[in-house]
Amino acid sequence: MGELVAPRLCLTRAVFIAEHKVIIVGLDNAGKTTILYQFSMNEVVHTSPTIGSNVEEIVVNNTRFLMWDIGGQESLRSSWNTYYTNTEVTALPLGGQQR
Ligand SMILES: Nc1nc2c(ncn2[C@@H]2O[C@H](COP(=O)(O)OP(=O)(O)OP(=O)(O)O)[C@@H](O)[C@H]2O)c(=O)[nH]1
Ligand SMILES: [Mg+2]
Repeated sequence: MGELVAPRLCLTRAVFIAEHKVIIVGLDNAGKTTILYQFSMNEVVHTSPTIGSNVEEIVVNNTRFLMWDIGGQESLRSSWNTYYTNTEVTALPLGGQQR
């Protein structure tokens, strides 16, 4: 997990933009989807348990972050490893009630 790879570069409107893949992974109810939409919409949204994943693109200056929020329910955890390919940043939020 956490394999470090060189950022990909893409040519968009003659400007080089670095792309980074980020995954937010962890147990259900940890707040992953809340974090994703706090970043992308700058607001706290009402969420329901994620089935599969959500993905949002966030651009900061010339850097594009592709942020994947992966459902944390027990039945989904065996598929987490399918998201790890080319991941450069892994966020692992811990909910306050999790031990
Ligand atoms: N008190 C508190 N509640 C939070 C916080 N972040 C999220 N919540 C609440 O926790 C619940 C679950 O949040 P989600 O963001 O849906 O959790 P998740 O990790 O995406 O859960 P799964 O999709 O099931 O994996 C929601 O009711 C949120 O409003 C926080 O920082 N503090
Ligand atoms: Mg979720």
